Amino acid sequence: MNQVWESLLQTDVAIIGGGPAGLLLSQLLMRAGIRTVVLERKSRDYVLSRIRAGVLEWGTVKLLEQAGVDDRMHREGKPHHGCYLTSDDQMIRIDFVEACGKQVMVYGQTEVTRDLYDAQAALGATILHEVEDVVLNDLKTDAPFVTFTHEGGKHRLDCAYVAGCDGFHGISRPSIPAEVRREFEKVYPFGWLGILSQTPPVDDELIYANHHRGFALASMRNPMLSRYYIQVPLTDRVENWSDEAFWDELRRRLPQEVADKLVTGPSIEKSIAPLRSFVTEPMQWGRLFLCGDAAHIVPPTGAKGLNLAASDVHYLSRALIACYGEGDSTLLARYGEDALQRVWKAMRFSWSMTTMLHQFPEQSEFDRRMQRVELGTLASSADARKVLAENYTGLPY
Ligand code: RFL
Ligand code: PHB
Repeated sequence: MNQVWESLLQTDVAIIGGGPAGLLLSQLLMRAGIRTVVLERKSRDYVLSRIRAGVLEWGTVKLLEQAGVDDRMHREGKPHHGCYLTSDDQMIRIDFVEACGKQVMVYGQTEVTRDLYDAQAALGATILHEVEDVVLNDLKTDAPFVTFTHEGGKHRLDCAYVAGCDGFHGISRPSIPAEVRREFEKVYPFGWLGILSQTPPVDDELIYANHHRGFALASMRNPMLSRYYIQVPLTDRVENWSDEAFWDELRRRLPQEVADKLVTGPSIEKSIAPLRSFVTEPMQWGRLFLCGDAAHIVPPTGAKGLNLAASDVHYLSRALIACYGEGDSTLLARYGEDALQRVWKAMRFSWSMTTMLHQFPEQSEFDRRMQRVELGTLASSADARKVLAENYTGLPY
């Protein structure tokens, strides 16, 4: 029996997922005259309530400029020229500008996403929210289509390409047959408990703290909004962490001179995130191209997740624009290879920052010494700081 569709839609690129990867891709493609439809499982308010990344590499800043979504970022975001790593009470400053001539931008993912929604609305983009039962069909043909449920009806979207931007738990990655996929994974035996509070940040720069009680991070969103994290066992429950207990533990893990300056207040968001490293290969299969967390996950210690999503979008938008503009599909054919080269380097950096800064349950005194020597090398060697700064501020595309 033939399926009766509520609607038959048509586009050039069907984009699954309206997070930062999907929205940025849609924005860059639409500005180049390529049609898109974005299908998002959640409501817009839900997507905008997720508190995630805070640090943008300069390459991400440039890409947002290229997409025409940089006005508010340049007004309200704050360029950072360095950060601190600490080892108990010792503070090591990494001066990005001195080490490698680059900087990062502190501007929250929530704000990037909001700016992208506004810019997409101005272009008249088609973004369907609260879609369910998304299925990708005929990906190995040159006429793939996507089926989904929206507002109670079944719909069909015909397209030339599908961009899988639906995050780690999406349906795009599993649409590549299991026998084709290779997955590489490392799960860390701890999580990050994070809080957001309307208090002035404890310092002008980010502080990544290695402490014998566990890792801590002091970050921020703006002069009156702070973001702090502490390493916790995976068995901990967020409801068992009172604000007071969080502040007490954070204070213990920061160097004394920093802890003394900490201003505390009620949390306005509190959550625990697990840490993992994950890569899937290939990142393309037939007409499907994976982007962002759909293809890879990094532990947040290197501030790379959102930035990797942006670099994937750079490679994919460039390839699709060459395909539609000049009829040249060379870049599209090697999208996955180009993206993965950079993905693996960011994997290594995120893993090494995580290993250097956290306490592991089975860690021996030997392992602790290794961490201390590594941090000591950063304190004494300009070359070591250069390598860290180059990776943190973002390797070239
Ligand atoms: P997202 O943001 O997960 O968006 C995917 C979207 O797809 C939708 N979706 C579906 N839509 C339709 N059909 C389906 N079947 C669907 N399944 C899912 C989802 O609802 C969602 O809206 O992935 P994207 O776009 O690839 O973006 C990736 C980033 O969100 C992520 O890498 C970063 O947030 C990671 N991250 C950080 N990255 C940085 O670059 N710098 C940081 O400082 C940083 N800090 C962090 C982080 C992530 C964290 N958590 C909570 C995981 C700090 C934390 C605590
Ligand atoms: C954040 O502000 O949420 C943040 C900053 C740096 C990281 C991870 C998270 O490495």
